[in-house]
Amino acid sequence: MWAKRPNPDYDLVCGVAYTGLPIATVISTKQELPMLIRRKESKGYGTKKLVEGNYEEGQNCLMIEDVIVSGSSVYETLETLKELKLKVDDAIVFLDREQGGAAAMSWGSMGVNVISVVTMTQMMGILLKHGCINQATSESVLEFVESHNDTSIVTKEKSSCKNGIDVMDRKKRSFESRTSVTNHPLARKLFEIMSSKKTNLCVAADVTTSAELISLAEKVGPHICLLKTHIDILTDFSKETVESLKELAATHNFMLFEDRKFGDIGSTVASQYSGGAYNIVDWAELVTVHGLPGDGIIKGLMSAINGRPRGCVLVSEMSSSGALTSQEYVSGCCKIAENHTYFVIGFVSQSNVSSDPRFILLTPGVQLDKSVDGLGQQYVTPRAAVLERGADIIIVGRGIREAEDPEAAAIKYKEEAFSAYLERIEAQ
Ligand code: 5BU
Repeated sequence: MWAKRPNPDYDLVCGVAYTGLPIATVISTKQELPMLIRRKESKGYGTKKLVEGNYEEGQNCLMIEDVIVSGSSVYETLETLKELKLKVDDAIVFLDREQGGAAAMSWGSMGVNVISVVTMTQMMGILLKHGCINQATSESVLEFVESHNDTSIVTKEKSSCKNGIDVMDRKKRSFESRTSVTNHPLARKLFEIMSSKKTNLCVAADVTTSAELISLAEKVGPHICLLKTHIDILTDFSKETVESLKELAATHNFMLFEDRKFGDIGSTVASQYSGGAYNIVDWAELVTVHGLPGDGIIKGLMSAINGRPRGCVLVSEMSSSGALTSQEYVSGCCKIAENHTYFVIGFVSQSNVSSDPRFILLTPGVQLDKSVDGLGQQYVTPRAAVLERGADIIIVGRGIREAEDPEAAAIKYKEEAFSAYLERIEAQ
């Protein structure tokens, strides 16, 4: 494990409780490196410290763990070490069970490089070669790993520790409190934006020129958490368009959300996502995805992100009349989301499809003065979307874009939707 370290020097090692501890101890003594021990629980007596050992702020600490599954233990250790202002870039694990933990740890604010000595696939190959297991066992193990690609353990553990409140009910919880139950960096970022800017408004910027797009983003930017695009309807798309959008997103603190509605097999969506005319993966932090093809679509998209922090929202229900999204379809989407929490951050929905506080529900088909558009679109008010349909975020297009003063309209929608959200969490 020590030979696998990516950097020659570390100031400290920290074993992840519990099986990582003896391994870290051996490394610590053999390499003469100071070691930290992070307790699982702070002890109720004595110094009450969560971490034992001597360290100084800014020291470079290597985490040691035996097996990574969801990444929850590594994640908890990382959080503690970061609170102590230690620098933690790498974790060495003996076995990567390839169930999403290593990928989840590598993103965004976590940014930890997880290096394994063997992966589960390699391990099966070794055991098979030496006649320790047969082909059927190897296949069933790998099938199990593949179908249990789940990083939700982090959040299950975290959310079960609040006493008295039904912590699992999404609708009852504030965006702020939900930040700590998701381990997806972009879901956290979105919750943080919504809490700090006091907005749960996403504007659908369905315009056909770059100038209109930028002008709309400038006007509504201060009032939104997400700007939703259909980039392929622009007649003059260019790299400069996305550069300007990215700048505006940074200035006004909103995220770019391409409503691409990917819906093909994994290998096709990988090419549609990365490359092509729009190179969506490069600039859109979030995209919409249909659950229809099954979870290969998630794997395909994931194969194209190349270490960037990216996420998706699954289209579980549509706002148009006669939509074919049955209850069974919705349940299927929820299953995909639960199994891929390192990529799926929520749903586009028209009802309370999930009470899991990690998932963010976005509802389109919102307008104040209209109920239909003549082409199948159906509208509800911001209040109804939030209070009756369980939306966390409302998506508004024409209601804002076609208003005489789009900025004033954005403020109005924002205020209605956010006060409905406050009402919803306060009513609990
Ligand atoms: P409108 O102008 O507020 O009707 O625009 C709604 C936007 O949301 C538009 O970009 C649609 O493509 C998008 N949308 C939708 O209306 N309904 C859905 O179910 C989904 C997306 Br998914």
